[in-house]
This record gives sequence, C-alpha cells and structure tokens, in this order.
Amino acid sequence: MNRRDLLKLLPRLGAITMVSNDRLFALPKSKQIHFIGLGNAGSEALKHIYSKGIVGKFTSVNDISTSIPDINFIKFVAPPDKWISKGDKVVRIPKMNNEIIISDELKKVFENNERFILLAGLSGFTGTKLTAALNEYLRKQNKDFISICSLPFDFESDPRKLNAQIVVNNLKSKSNFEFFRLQSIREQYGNLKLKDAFLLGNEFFYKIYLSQVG
Ligand SMILES: Nc1nc2c(ncn2[C@@H]2O[C@H](COP(=O)(O)OP(=O)(O)OP(=O)(O)O)[C@@H](O)[C@H]2O)c(=O)[nH]1
Ligand SMILES: [Mg+2]
Repeated sequence: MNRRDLLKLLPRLGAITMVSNDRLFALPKSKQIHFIGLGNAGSEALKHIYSKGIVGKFTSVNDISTSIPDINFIKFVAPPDKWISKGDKVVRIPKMNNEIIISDELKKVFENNERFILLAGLSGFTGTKLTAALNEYLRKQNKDFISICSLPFDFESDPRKLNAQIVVNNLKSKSNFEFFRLQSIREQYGNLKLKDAFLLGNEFFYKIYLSQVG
C-alpha cells in the first residue's frame, strides 16, 4: 500500500469503533480534557490527537520533546540495563526490573480536576511502567481518568510482549482501561511498512478516545 492509499484509508477507520467525528462537538464541556502521552508511542499518539484540533491540554512524558509548543514536556529517561559480575559470568539485569518512581513534577500534572487520558504503547519501559504506576496512583487519588494502550506486534521480542501482557492482565477488567493489538493492523491491512502501521496505530488511539467520550 502506498502512502496516498494509506491516507485515504484513515478516515474509514471510523468504522472500526463505529464512531463518527461528529462526537467532537459533543465533548463534555464541564471538565478540561488532558491527554498524557507516556513514552514514544504514547507521545506519537498524543501528537496525532493534537493534530486533529481537539481542545484540551497535552503533556508528553518521554525522553525527547515533541517540539510542539502547545505540548508540555516532562522528561523521563528509562534506566539502562545493568551488567553485574556473578562469579566468572557477567549477567544482565534488565531495566524492566527497576521500580518506577512517580516524580513530584509528574504528580503535579494530575493535581487539577481534569479528565485525564493516558496514552501508551505497552512493551518498553516508559509506557509500560508508567501506565501501571499511574493507574494505581490515579485510582488512589480518585481521579477521573482512562488509559488507552496498544499491545506490541508479533515480531517484537518475547520479554517486551510479556511486559505488555502483565500490565494488560492486571488492568483489563477495569472499565477505564482500553487496548488494541498493533498486530491487528497488519492482519487487517496487510504487511504495511512499520512507519505506516504506526500511523494507523496512532489513528486507533484517536478512534478509541472518541468512542469513550460520548
Ligand atoms: N502507534 C505507534 N506505536 C509505536 C510507535 N513507536 C513505537 N510504537 C510501539 O509502541 C510500543 C512501545 O514502544 P515505545 O513507545 O518506543 O517504548 P517506550 O514506552 O518509549 O519505552 P522505553 O523507550 O523502553 O522506555 C512498541 O510495541 C512499539 O512497536 C509509534 O510511533 N506509533
Ligand atoms: Mg522510549
């Protein structure tokens, strides 16, 4: 599929969630919507939603800034994998074993009475760990929030798939947790280039958001 065909396809994706863009005009007026992109995928989905012209606040929590002035940026750098000596062997301690701390700067993002929409691709450190930690934190704080997450493609590594699966298993019974499989894009639209599959993935985040706000 070439890029022009792909772009033609994007509006038709509405059929996936059976929601039309008309919902944009029915957004609840009382509460400010605040989108928070966690990690790279979350921040790409955030930029995509921002580009739709939705009125709201936007914050990216990632290692690099989006460079869009309207998108607040909170720097978060995942710890590196560590290598330790055990006898005559060197053993890798994956970064995923590290606990995550929600910084005061990040807690401040959630201090107002807004409706928070967390966006993350699950499998890496930042999106996965922050989704798990923030779900627990925001629930305890009685905040109004939903999470929209993707599950990795089949070709991603087993440890990354496992990271994602653990979080989904813990949260999938919650009514404020939504997810989709990136692999379903390739199943539906063929073996797209990764860049194009990510673009469709970003659109899935947007459509799921629309299906939640009515
Ligand atoms: N829709 C979409 N998915 C992406 C994009 N980039 C990466 N992903 C997917 O998102 C998942 C998580 O990857 P990243 O977002 O890069 O990971 P991260 O949360 O930044 O984690 P670390 O970099 O390990 O701290 C993987 O399944 C990727 O395939 C993107 O631009 N759009
Ligand atoms: Mg990253």
